[in-house]
Amino acid sequence: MEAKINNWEHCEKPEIVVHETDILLIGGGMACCGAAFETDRWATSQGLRITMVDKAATDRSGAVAQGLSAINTYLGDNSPEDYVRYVRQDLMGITREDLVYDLGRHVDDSVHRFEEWGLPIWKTTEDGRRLDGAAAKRSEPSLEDGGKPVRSGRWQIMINGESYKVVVAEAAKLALENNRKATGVDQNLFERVFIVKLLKDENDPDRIAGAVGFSVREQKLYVFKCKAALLAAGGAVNVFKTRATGEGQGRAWFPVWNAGSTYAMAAELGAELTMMENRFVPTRFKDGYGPVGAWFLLFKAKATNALGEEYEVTNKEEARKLYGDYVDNMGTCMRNHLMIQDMKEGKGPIKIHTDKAMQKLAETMTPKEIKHLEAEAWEDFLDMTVAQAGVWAANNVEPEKTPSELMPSEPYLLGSHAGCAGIWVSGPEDIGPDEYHWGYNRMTTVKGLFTAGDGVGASGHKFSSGSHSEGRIAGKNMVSFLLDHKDDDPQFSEDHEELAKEVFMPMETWGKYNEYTTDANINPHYIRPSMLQQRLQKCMDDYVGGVGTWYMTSGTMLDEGFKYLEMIKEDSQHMCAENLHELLRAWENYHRIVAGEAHARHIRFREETRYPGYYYRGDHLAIDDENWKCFVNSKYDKETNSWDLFKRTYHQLVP
Ligand code: SFD
Ligand code: AMP
Repeated sequence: MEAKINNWEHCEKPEIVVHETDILLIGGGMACCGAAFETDRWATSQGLRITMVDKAATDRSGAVAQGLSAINTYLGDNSPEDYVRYVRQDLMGITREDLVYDLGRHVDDSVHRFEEWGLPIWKTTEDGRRLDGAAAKRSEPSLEDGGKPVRSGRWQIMINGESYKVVVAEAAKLALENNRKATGVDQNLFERVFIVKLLKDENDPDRIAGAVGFSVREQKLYVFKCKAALLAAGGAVNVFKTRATGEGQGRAWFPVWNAGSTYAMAAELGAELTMMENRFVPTRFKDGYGPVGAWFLLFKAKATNALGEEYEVTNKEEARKLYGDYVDNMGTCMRNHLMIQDMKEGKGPIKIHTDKAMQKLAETMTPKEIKHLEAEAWEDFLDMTVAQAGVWAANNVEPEKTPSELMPSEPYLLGSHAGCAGIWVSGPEDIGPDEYHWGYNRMTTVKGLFTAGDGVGASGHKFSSGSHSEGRIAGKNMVSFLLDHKDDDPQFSEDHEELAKEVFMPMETWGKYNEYTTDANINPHYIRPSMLQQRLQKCMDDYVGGVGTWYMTSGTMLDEGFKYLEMIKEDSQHMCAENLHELLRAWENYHRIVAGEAHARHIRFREETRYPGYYYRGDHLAIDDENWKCFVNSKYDKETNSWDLFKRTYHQLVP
């Protein structure tokens, strides 16, 4: 097909808004909110300007949009060394221990701030009773003052978290406003602005100079000039075909609005990625994608196959043949693996016995306490996954009477939960070998470009609190970077008019061709973003180990898949957009393609099955520590459209 050209003949030319800042925060989730809070403390007094750009409304944006029921990382009495051991074990032995340790020593302060800002945290009284956050506020000291949380697991604490994100966003917005007033700028929070790509310094291609995006509500192009940027736009969802179809389409566990922007924009700028082969396949309550943590850990529910067998016990020795001692660690992927074995053998449905667990807990409770327990069961989902409560209600499920089916979901790419895909960053200066530290903490291999949360690879299990904390670490280090580089004046060479043409191309395409056919969906001149998304999802599912193949792929399947991925990439130039919302869909897809390709290329390179239960290389089914106990990293060259993959050494730092 001929190349598409935008001459503004069929699309209204957008207003071009140019905004100059020192620190640019891309995203408005846990990590960027942490960064906004922290940078204000160090940057404002130095006269440095901070700007945050979120594709959505920050009060309810990102993974915590609906709220959460637990904070999954709170160390309390545990040491950072313990935390490293836990993360290492869950991520099958390979993790950047410097980054994990660093997070472990800082994360609790973020949780203390959340409580100070108003987040209700469950507490345990002196005599061992459990209090809701609101009741606890009246009688118990704060965590910082020695209050005892309600631990669901060793690392997790329970919260009443429906408004978690609103609380965290408020603190971030107050910090931004403080900075805005002090520096005298008109605006420094841009909501509903989607960043499409990053811009490099014309004199130093390894340095960030800005970013470009558009408003999803008004015909406006935004060009941001900056001296340092934090790219923390979450993980990647909807890259793979979802289990949810038809009336359930759009439901996923992780936030559908995070589309791999972090990985794609970093890769396109030339930042080194790490462990992009990793993915997260969460076991979830079937169809509503309700998380299982509170059920397994707090309510102590057990899951079995249809024969009443516990797959974690019955399938363990068979798994040992391929995965050796790794089965004893029982990390998240291994638990999946043992469950999937039963499912493949037709021993499903796998059910979690919420009924038995609640009945057991109720044995020693008063009727009032039992009612409260039932409310907690519903609240777990009403706080963070409302659709699951809907699925329960629609299917007449009363959790205290009826067990629920479990299902492993479609794969997500992320670096903050039980996964470690992401960008290769410099670690703290006091821990770790020189090869893990080349600059400022959490700076990528591109000068001035930092990341946090889902963006930082090779260090998972940060969750909401850790992502906030990591944003703070990155934020503080961005300020150091700026103070050390006061004379830098990065400039990008891209012309604003040309950027506008590129970003709004899909709208011009729509305007030019949509009347060519009677059904605007079927048109030889363009592809609608929803169709391209389905094509990508099918390709990833068929060839890169999605739900359709029980997560199985191989070298030959991947090689076949790359041919289709290449064509999808080509065709992405022909996406159309009827309106700004569809323009958003088009660029989200573009980011998904780049992130998905990175994932596939990394899986192709790592010739072993490091994460059984997340994905399998059929041609290399075992774990191969001798050759692959290392990081797999990559660099993408956009000019030549080529990927360079290589190994980096894993150093164990904590015994
Ligand atoms: O139950 C652009 N998470 C849980 N964490 C916990 O601590 N406890 C839990 O209970 C957790 N569980 C859970 C969790 C997530 C979800 C969805 C559910 C349940 C249902 C994980 C955490 O939420 C997660 O680790 C952090 O939020 C990650 O933080 P961060 O900052 O890396 O990502 P984000 O918060 O999603 O924010 C991303 C932001 O980027 C914006 N954005 N902005 C501009 N331009 C673009 N191109 C952009 N693309 C994205 C987004 O709008 C957003 O603001 S449980 O399962 O275990
Ligand atoms: P989830 O709700 O599955 O996202 O998990 C929340 C937290 O509970 C994470 O820290 C998980 O690692 C942990 N978790 C979930 N299920 C189990 C389980 N069966 N055993 C141990 N930990 C679990």
